[in-house]
Amino acid sequence: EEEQSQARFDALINQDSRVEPRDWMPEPYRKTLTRQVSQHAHSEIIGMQPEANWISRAPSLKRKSILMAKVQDEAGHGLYLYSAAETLGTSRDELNDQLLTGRAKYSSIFNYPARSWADMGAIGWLVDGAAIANQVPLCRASYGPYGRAMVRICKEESFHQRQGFEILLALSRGTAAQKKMAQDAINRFYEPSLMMFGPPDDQSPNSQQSMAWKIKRFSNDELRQRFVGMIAEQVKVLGMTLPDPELRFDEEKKQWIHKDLNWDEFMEVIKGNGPVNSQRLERRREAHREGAWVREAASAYAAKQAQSEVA
Ligand code: FAQ
Repeated sequence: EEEQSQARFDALINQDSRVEPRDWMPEPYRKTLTRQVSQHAHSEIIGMQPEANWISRAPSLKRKSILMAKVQDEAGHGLYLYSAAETLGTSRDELNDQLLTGRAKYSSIFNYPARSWADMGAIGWLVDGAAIANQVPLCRASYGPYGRAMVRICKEESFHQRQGFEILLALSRGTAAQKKMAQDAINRFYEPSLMMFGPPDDQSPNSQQSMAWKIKRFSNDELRQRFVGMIAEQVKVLGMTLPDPELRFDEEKKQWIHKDLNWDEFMEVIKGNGPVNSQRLERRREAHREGAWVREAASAYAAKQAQSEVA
């Protein structure tokens, strides 16, 4: 029985077909997907914070409503992804508990502070840009619910990236102080956004298996160098620079070469010791506590509805 199931699963993967929630799947496949999809969901939810902090300080009503819409999209992405993770058999409560108790990871990038209005531009352009480069191939992930969730999420991320670039473009055409603020934001977010793709391939314990299962379609380094090539061109439109004098296209290898990234810093950040890790988690716990009455009211209402159906 088990052998037949494994054979059916292998065939699905080989044919580039999709694994659905009710299909048999090997436990390590379920485990790695639950890990990746829930980390992704946590990232969307924690990722709301740096931008939400700027809603009240957006420089115009129009900028404020755009930023609010973006942060709401992120909440939506988080909820989709928790639902996709739940189809693998772990409850939303359990996943949430893993986040609040610090047992679960979320993207390193959200442990850096957003210091200026220009950071809203840099986050949109670089952070959402990196997210898209990483997530477009995930639309073809072998697990159906994850791949399908990615399709809509990528569409919304494209809008997010455009709005970030447009913030920087406006600043790049502004006063000397505005240009300086934009360049400073780019300088601070460049390296952390390249680290979003994960550790170098030779230090990435999960990549090989995840690629064999067709969850990941490209390696961390492949996606990173593809992304850096994109932003190397786009930064010229802004009339700004990337803080990477070593950045160049290698004609022989046909790939972009960037400077060495600070992987010690990355390891510290993902261990929980980044510049604002504790602030982000504390804020999330507080929001969860403050939302208790909503959960209580929703379950009281559901119980009442169930009663009246019986009656
Ligand atoms: N941060 O063996 P690998 C967004 C961990 S976009 C923290 O290479 P894998 C949109 C990794 O989990 C951000 N941890 O792992 C937005 C593993 O630890 P574990 C979210 C990281 O899974 C924009 C260990 O290091 N996007 O939210 C990071 O094969 C603006 C070894 O690494 C996704 O999550 C990192 N950067 O590859 C929202 C995309 N990198 O679990 C708001 C989906 C690695 O064994 C505002 N995820 N680690 O203890 C993926 O594509 C993959 O999981 C990778 C990592 C590529 C992130």
